[in-house]
Amino acid sequence: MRGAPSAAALTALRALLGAEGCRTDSADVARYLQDHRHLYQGLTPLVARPADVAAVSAVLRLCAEHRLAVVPHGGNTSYCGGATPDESGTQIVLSLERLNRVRAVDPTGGTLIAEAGCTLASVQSAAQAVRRRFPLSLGSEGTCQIGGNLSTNAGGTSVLRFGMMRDLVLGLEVVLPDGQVLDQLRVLRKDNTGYDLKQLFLGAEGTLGVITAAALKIYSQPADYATAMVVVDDIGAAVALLGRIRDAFGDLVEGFEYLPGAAYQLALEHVPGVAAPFDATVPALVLVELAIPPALPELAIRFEEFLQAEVEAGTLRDAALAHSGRQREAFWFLREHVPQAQTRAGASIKHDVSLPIARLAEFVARSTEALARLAPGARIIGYGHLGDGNLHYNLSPPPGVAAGSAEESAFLALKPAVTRAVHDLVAELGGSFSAEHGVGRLKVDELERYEDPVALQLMRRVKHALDPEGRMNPGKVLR
Ligand code: 2HG
Ligand code: ZN
Repeated sequence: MRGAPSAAALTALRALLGAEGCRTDSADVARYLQDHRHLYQGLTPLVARPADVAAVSAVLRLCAEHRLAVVPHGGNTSYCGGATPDESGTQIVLSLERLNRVRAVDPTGGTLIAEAGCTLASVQSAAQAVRRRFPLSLGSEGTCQIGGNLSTNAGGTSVLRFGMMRDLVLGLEVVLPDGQVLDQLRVLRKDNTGYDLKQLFLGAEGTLGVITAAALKIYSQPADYATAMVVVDDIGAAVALLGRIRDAFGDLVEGFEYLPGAAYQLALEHVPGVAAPFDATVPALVLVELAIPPALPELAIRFEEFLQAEVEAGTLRDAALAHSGRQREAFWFLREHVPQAQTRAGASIKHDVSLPIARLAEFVARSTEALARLAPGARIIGYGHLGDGNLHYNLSPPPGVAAGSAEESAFLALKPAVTRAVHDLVAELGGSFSAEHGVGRLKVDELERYEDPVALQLMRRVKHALDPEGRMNPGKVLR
């Protein structure tokens, strides 16, 4: 049985970690106790802040000895409460923030070894410093940490070209629940030596062990980008455009982000300084980006010609090409600030779904109809990474509903029914209720409901084999 840590256990942890290595005062621990979306408010007797892998191992050994539950914690940007301790006040928070070194970079081999507490932005900078790039790209990249990106198998805006975090990993260093260090920190592109154990920890949200470092793939830098914002009729037209762009430009398409008119309007209304390339009444937009390789500078011209031909043929309503780095940034600023705009517009009901791309239009049509019945007047802000089949299918209350009002509460009370309708349809169409944000604490019930029972049983067996006492991030992913 797990229980509240004894005074002896806490004293031992303090002695092990020293003053810099732990936090216990309520003012100091507060920032580790509330998740990014303010869904959960936890408690902890101690935040451990080890500075290297040996210290992480010693902490986990000590926690094993005293049978303490451990909640790994990175940049605290989870959308599902994955890094927040529960309300019992018994769980130790293990922050990786002091493991923030880039241990090695090899531009020729195309590899970089980073510790878990490095921010994503610092890993991108380390790659840039040797004229390479680490392609994972997220709105929260200045804050989120590599350990969290690995543990949640993060996605973002360049997945259609480079894959999710899992696809960018060559090796891992992991501390197991009993404190043993699993050293799989290899930089090999070929390594067929039995089971690929690192895959177990990628996307496991800290429920099987603690990732302390990773060997990552880095890529050559493009000479430039060709970036455009285009106006389309609807999501079906956007999907058709993706097909034509791929026919013309192949894998050089790196970004393909869809914004329905309602998302564009929210950004214009709530984010100061947001660019307005088109009238606020456009039905839908796509942000398209191609990477221009150094040897193909004329590609930018080809892209412009392609867009012109599309507009002339009437397959696109309009197109605006970024003519400078600043304009490109302005387009991305608009896209990246949609979540903030929606938060500023008040309460929302969020979903992070993925579908086979061929079924996206059907999903939007059928869910729009169902939601008009379930939540009349609510605004569907279904935007995101269309190139990956991933929509953030979020609802905002009808326009004019004030924060804290009875109407807002009535809207939020619809969440269970709305989410059931959305996730049921996603399941029917062969999609996923958790595309890139993970399961955390928020979607444990959904995993039980929608996952194949054989897969669920295997997950439980893996969990039991690695963490038989259920001490690693309890209550996350699996019950
Ligand atoms: C994005 O793509 C993020 O902007 C956030 O994944 C999505 O707020 C959301 O629902
Ligand atoms: Zn996203």
